[in-house]
Amino acid sequence: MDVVTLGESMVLFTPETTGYMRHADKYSSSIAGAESNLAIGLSRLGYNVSWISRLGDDEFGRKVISLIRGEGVETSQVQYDSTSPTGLYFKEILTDEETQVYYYRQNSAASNMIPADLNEEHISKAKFLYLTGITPALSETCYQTVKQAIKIARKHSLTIIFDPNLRRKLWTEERARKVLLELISMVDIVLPGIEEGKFLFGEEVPEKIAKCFYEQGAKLSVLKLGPEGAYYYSKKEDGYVLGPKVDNVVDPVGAGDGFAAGLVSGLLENLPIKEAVKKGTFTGALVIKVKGDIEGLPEKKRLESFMNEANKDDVYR
Ligand code: KDG
Repeated sequence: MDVVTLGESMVLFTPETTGYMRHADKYSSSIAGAESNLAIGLSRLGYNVSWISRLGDDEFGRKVISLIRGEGVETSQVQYDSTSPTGLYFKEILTDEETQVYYYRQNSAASNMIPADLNEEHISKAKFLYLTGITPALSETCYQTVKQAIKIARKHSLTIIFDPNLRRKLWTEERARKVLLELISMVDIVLPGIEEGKFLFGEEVPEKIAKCFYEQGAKLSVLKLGPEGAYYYSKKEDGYVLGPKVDNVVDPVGAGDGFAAGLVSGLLENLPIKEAVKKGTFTGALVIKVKGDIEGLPEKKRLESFMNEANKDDVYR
């Protein structure tokens, strides 16, 4: 097993028309969830990933599992909860530039995850544990489950990667700040954005934000800078990596998870950090060209040819 991850996945509904959803009468449906987005991304790039979760024992749960399993992700640790439903998520497209998300996930099956759901032997077989700040926001027991996963990963020397993924709709600012800072101090690699740097440390400059994460305990931080690429910082090295130009941004949601998939695949290949970050920026760029959180995640060959073309045509900035 290369990577193990845990978190909630939901059925995603997107109206076929732009504007307020009160006027929408047709929706397309897919699935979303930061951790399963990462898992699908890595699976498409040829890696073995296990996704741990709870789903409702309902039709939406079956939709989520068949899609994730169909993508080659290992799902032996997914449990069905007959007491609570699978979470739902609506993405309202107000204009081409403005998207709003609405969650229907309170008391969902995934929010019932408990530390005892985790199988130590299963987790111990992976090289990386991937977590996000969404899971601890779901419930107290999810927060405890994340901490238990970190404990197991530490015991078995997995590298722990954490995307703070601040979701203001899920918790209070005060609680989010406290828990995210605590978790950052327990992991090896963090993948924040500028907004999270501002929220957690009151800083806006990438170098300053990265230093704050370092002082908080992360050995490596990779800051996602959107169209500007990324900035990485560790004790040994730091630098900017420019991303490819993307002229047609169709849907930016999920870009961070795509970035993480590309980056982690580079780390699994033992690429120099700069090269791994570059893979992250190219994978994220492919995600935003397509509607949906997972639809644009590239297969290995597609990512390779996108990177080769960009180098050849010098569109890589
Ligand atoms: O990163 C994209 C995710 O935010 C999306 O897929 C849904 O997991 C999700 C969430 O909780 O917002």
